[in-house]
Amino acid sequence: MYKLVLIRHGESTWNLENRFTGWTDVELTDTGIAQARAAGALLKAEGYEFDVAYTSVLKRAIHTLNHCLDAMDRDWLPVVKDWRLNERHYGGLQGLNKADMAKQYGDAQVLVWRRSYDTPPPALEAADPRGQRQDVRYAKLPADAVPLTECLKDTVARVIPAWDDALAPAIKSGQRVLIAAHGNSIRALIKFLDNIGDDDIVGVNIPNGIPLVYELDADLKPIKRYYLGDAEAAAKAAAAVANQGKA
Ligand code: DG2
Repeated sequence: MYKLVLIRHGESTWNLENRFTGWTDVELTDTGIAQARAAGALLKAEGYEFDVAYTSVLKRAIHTLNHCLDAMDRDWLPVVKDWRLNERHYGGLQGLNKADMAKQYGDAQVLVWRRSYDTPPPALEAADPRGQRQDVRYAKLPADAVPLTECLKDTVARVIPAWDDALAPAIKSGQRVLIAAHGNSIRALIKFLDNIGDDDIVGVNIPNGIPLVYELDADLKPIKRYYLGDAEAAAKAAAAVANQGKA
C-alpha cells in the first residue's frame, strides 16, 4: 500500500479578499503561513516522512510547502515545481471579487464558473496584463499551453499528464510523495483518482492548509481518503469555501 499526501496552500491574500486568483501569483497571509506550519507540525506529530515533494510554480503553494517542510525539519527535501499543478486559470474573472460577481450575475452563474466541469469562465485577451502569456516563467511553453481561461476539464487535461509521467512513477518506485497545490488542481486529481462523475465533482471543495491523505493500492487505486486532524473542522472549512461564491 502507498500513501500520498495532498495539501492546498494556506490562505492567500486573494483568498482573504475573496478574489478569483487562478494563475495570478499572490502571497500567503499570516494566517496562511500559520496554516502551512500547523500542517507540517501535524504531519510530523503523526510520523509522516516524505522522499520528494511536488508543487506548482505559484508562490502561495511553494511557500506553503516551504513552511510545511520547515515545521517538519525537512527543509532539505527535494522539491519539483511543475506548472501543470498550477491553479485552474480563471480567465476574465482573475482579480474580481467572488461575492460581487454573485451579486451581479447571480449565485447560480458563479457556481457554474467555479464548479461546473466543462464551462469555462470568459477568456482573457492574449495581451491582457492580468494574463500570463508574457510571464517569463512560462516562456519555454508553447504559447497556447498558457491558458486564457480553463474549466476543470481543461485543468484535468494538464494535471493527469503530470500524474502519469511524474507523480505516479515516483509513488510506484516507493517514494513517499507530498504535493502542495491549489483548490482546483487538487479537485482535478481527486476527480481522476476517485473516478468522480462530472456532476458530483461540483460538490467537492478543498480547505486551505489541511493535509489530505490518500491510501492507495498497488495499482494506485484509492483505498481511503481522509483529512488529517480534526475531520469536523476540515468539513467546516470546505463548506466555507463553497460559500465564497454566494452573494
Ligand atoms: C482559488 C480557488 O484558487 O477558487 O483561484 O480563486 O486554491 O489557488 O486559492 P487557490 C482561486 P475557487 O475555485 O474555490 O473559487
